[in-house]
Amino acid sequence: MIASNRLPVQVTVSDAGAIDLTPSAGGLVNALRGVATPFTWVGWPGAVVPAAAQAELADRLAADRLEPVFLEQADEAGFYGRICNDTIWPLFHDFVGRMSFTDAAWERYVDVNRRFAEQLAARSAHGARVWVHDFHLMLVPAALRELRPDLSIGFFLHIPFPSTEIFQLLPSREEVLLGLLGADQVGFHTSEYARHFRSSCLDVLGIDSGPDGIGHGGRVVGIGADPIGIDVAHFQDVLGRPETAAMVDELAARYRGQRLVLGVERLDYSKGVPQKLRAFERFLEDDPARAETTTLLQVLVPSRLESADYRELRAEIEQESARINGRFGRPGRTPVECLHRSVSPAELVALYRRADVMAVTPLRDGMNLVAQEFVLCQTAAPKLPGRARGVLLLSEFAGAAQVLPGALLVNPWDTADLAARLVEALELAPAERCRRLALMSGAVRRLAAPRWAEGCLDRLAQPEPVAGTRL
Ligand code: ADQ
Repeated sequence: MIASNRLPVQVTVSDAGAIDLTPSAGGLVNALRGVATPFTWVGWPGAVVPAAAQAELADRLAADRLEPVFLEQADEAGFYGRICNDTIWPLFHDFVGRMSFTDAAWERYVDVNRRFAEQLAARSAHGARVWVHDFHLMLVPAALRELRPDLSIGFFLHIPFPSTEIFQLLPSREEVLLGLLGADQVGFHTSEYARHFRSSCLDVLGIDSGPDGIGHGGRVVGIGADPIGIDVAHFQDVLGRPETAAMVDELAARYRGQRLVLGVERLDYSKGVPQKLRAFERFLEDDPARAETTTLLQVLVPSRLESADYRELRAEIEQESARINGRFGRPGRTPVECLHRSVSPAELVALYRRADVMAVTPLRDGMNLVAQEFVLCQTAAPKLPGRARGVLLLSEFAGAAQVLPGALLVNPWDTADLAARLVEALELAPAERCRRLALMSGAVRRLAAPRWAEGCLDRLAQPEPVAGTRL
């Protein structure tokens, strides 16, 4: 059984009650593709479904082994809108000042987690393996264990686990740790996050950890560092498509004679886009002639636009880009281009291929799959033009920095250094680019996603806790 906040489908229900299902992609969907063991996926279908339509929807989803958890608008507002987005996401990404917390919203979080646990308990076969994902469902392991002690329960956190000083600010810190300790195995992207979790268990609960894990309730909870990978086969497939080749040609013509610096992220303050723009401005200030030869293309997938904070962030990015273009551009030449939309797989892959520098500069990021996707698209498909030309500029605060040894590491808060690293990246000799990409390509292939999932699931099948991959 897999449990995550969202099912890998987007359900819409029309006013007349007609149900529409569209498959949705995402890191976890890609990571689970290719897992040999068949599984049932439990999660929210992405819309409030009227009671009259719930049975029909459940039947339709059951055909794909998907199991909906039906939530009301008020559940979503408190659980997802408040606790997930306004409490855990900012705190776990070290944005202490952005965190807010109310008891009423926390009660919704507790209630939704309990309902997920009840549904998993009702649907899981005796002794089944249940793998629970991410910060939305941190109370599920303990709630589920109470209902079904026979199950083998795993948990994976896709975002960072903050240092204990920051984690302790969470009013419900004990409940979160006890919730997670209900699992048999708790997985993180890096050993740093695993270490933070162990320290928090000691500081908040007084529970020390041994070499095998954390002793709790007569069991030992295994703690693992299991960095997630990407779906290599999917990207190789897209690289081989004719529409990708056409897009590669189109980009070659559009950016002829230009150095292309690329950014690709979901709109979020953790991704550090305003800081990246400031560094690019410094880069142009240091030598305004660069505005003629270098373009920063920032692709941003719209996200959480129902929140005023995210609308403000988008406005800030637009204003900054316009200001830089006003300062350094001229008619027919805009050094900063921003695309506020999702791009097709072929377009994304062709952009990765064309980029001279991939600027992945989050202020904090659990892993960051974009960095791995860039490396793969630069190094695979030998027959496609533009191979091995790019450099990865990577924030030291992304989990990816722990697994991609050939990246140029930067502190995204240090504007001058980020600008200097950009110059260094653009001037790196071709042989050095190749050497760095080859190093990273090996790492990306070793981390490839089915292995990540299979590894975590195998450990869940062991009778005794097993430490995860050591980094
Ligand atoms: P995210 O915060 O969503 O994931 P990331 O790992 O970068 O961050 O994944 C984003 C995905 O969206 C990538 O696969 C990328 O290709 C895609 N994408 C981004 N911009 C796009 C665009 N404009 N058009 C189309 N696709 C686009 C969370 C955590 C991460 C962690 C993952 C997986 O925050 O730290 O790496 O889960 O565990």
